[in-house]
Amino acid sequence: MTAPLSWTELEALTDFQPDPIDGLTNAQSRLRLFGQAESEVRVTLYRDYHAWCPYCQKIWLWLEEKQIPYRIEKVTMFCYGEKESWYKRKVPSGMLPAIELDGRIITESDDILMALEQKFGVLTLGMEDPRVKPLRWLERLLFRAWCNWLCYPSMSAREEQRKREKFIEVMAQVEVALAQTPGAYFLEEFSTVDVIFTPYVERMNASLYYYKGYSMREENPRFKAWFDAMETRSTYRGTQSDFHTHVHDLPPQMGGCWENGEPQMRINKARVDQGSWFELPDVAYPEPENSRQEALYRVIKHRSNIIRVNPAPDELMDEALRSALTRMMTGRVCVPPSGADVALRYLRDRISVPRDMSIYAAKRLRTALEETAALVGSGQGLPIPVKHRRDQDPANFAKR
Ligand SMILES: N[C@@H](CCC(=O)N[C@@H](CS)C(=O)NCC(=O)O)C(=O)O
Repeated sequence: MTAPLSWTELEALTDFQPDPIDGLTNAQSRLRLFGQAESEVRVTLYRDYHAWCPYCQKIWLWLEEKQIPYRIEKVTMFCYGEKESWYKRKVPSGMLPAIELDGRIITESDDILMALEQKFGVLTLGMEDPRVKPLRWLERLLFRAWCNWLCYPSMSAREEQRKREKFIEVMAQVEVALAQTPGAYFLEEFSTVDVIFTPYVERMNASLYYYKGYSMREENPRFKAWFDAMETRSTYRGTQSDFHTHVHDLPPQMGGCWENGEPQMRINKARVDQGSWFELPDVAYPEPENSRQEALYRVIKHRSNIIRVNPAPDELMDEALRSALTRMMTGRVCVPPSGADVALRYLRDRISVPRDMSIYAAKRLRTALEETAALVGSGQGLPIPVKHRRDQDPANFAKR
């Protein structure tokens, strides 16, 4: 048993220091130059604060792959806060994503990609290429089969089964499409098609595992190989989310996600919510050596907000948090004050990937929070809302 380290002692345990401008893809960046001069910037990407918007991820990944210098302006989504009036003046509908390209505002992710292609060239093949268009259509077909299954209640077991079979049927078409080329990607090399599929298949993988007990990545070998190949790219890793984040960001965005109540679904749900997070098929690349250092760096940076927004008294949360971080960094058991179970689990449930940190850093932090909470009780934090996520309003986190 050990006493919690002080913030100064904890600070000495991390030298994690990312380069948000020229370094690897990073959700916290506000400017990306890829080694070029700031005067080269012609694009501003407007995306949501929490990196929950799938269409924003599409544009973000494309810009990172092409290494186009750009600025990032973050905007609040309706589901978690008040839309900024400056953004509504630019884009009256408030919809995301948008870009400003040489002073011109463009919305609709497909139109944005086409405008970017015109200005900076295609990513292997263009959006209107005859090989790309049917694959774009297939992505929408898969999207619709997923929505029908996940986002509408079934009136009978038969209806639920029919929706499942429809999704699996379209997924089989995706497997056939992936088998058309020798490599793991949709075309002979990585392309705009892979970018277009990425946001929603990531969300399907998470939500079907949790709400339907169906493990998309494990049950479809070509898709598994595709996902593994995506994870070799630092661009994708920088935008990659995890199961916990998606299953709780989707309900307010989609208007609800419906559980099927099957035994495997219940097992999966418990694993996503309570761990072990290392057993989830949401990531397959090996854990980086510095994942704990990253988690520590990110918590230290935002500790005053983390402590302030927690429903527990500040002093209690401060000590509880240091206890969990001490455990994460030293491996030593550090008993937190009583009441810390509820406080630490509140935070455990609100770490968002990649907004706050990357996927393995989040797994390390969640594990330390849970193990430390379990030392003093089984109390849970306030439930995560499903109709909105105002608990995550960026206004309460001194906008970053
Ligand atoms: N067809 C549009 C769809 C964009 C869209 O649905 N954006 C959502 C977020 S994923 C949005 O901006 N919703 C308003 C909000 O949540 O604030 C596109 O491809 O860009």
